[in-house]
Amino acid sequence: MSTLHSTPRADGFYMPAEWATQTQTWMIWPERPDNWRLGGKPAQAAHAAVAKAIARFEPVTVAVSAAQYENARVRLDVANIRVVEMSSDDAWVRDTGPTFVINDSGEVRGVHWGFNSWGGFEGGLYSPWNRDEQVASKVLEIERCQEYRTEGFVLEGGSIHVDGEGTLITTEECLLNHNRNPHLSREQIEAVLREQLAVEQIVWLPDGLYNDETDGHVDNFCCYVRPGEVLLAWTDDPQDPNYPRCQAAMQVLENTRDAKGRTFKVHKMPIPGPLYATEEECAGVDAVDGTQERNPSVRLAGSYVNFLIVNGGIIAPSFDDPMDAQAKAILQALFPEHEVVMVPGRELLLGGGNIHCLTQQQPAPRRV
Ligand code: KQY
Repeated sequence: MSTLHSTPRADGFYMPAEWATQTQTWMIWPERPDNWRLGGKPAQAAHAAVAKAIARFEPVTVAVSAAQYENARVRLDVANIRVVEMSSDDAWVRDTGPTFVINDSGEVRGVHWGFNSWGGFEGGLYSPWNRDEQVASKVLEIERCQEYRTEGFVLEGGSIHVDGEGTLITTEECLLNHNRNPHLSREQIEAVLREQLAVEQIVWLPDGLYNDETDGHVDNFCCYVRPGEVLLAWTDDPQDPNYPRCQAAMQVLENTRDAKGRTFKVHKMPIPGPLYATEEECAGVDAVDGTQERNPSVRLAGSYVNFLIVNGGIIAPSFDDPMDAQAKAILQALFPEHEVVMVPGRELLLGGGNIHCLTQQQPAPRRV
């Protein structure tokens, strides 16, 4: 498929909200042993449970390496799940896959951002990442979608959320981090987002969740539930390192209007835990120089906000935590038209992210 040299905005395309009707969800099979413990086997079981939960609502495509192709097909032998061979460096398709954009004439295209493993050689999580860099193109080729390139502009899909009505939420901690686009100012970064996603207003939360190894992706901290309404990870405990982060985010949200001139209604989602990996869980991860080290003293960035909206469903992580039931009830109240399905998320969290980070929704074509 051809690479386009214009921008989505110039061509009449925009990024729809996650709740817009979807054709399918993309996932990538986890296997790298220096990120997933015990050769990835527990994570593969958790990942398959997520894929099967989504497949109740819509088709799922799982990309898998040649080495794991046979195994993944057996584990994912379910109607509605398609397995395709694709090399990658890890499983985080939210960040390595394309951001799909649509127009009002029934076309779907994709934005292929630059990817540097969440910070390149200044805090990035593994190296090399050249196969991850190719994931967006491969997905778009399979779907026969045309591709926009961002000319080296680095961005991960987990670092943005949009309402589909002109507003984007992100964090300064990530997008203004010197390890992403140090040559660009805030205004220049905003200009790229406006062109690539056709948004008008960018809401900058200062930080994401404490210890998030992505440098504070918004998708682990705050997300849209509908235009003008967000769900924010929350703690009332002043001793929790997340406390100042939550307060600062609330301060911004309470004092900002979106692209349509609305003030934000902010819903609070309790943070589970604090959660930590055990000695045994850490010992199961291969130690490789240059890869994120696992240590039981480091708090995990567990969050119920890291859920995926699919057609008619909400696929959210549970943590075997006392807060699980309350989190489910909050989500069900916020999404009365969706069925909330909780899937065990601890194994995914041990790898550094969760359900939203491991999925990429493909919006359905729309004709107005
Ligand atoms: O959370 C994400 N969006 C990606 C996390 C990558 C973790 C690699 N260890």
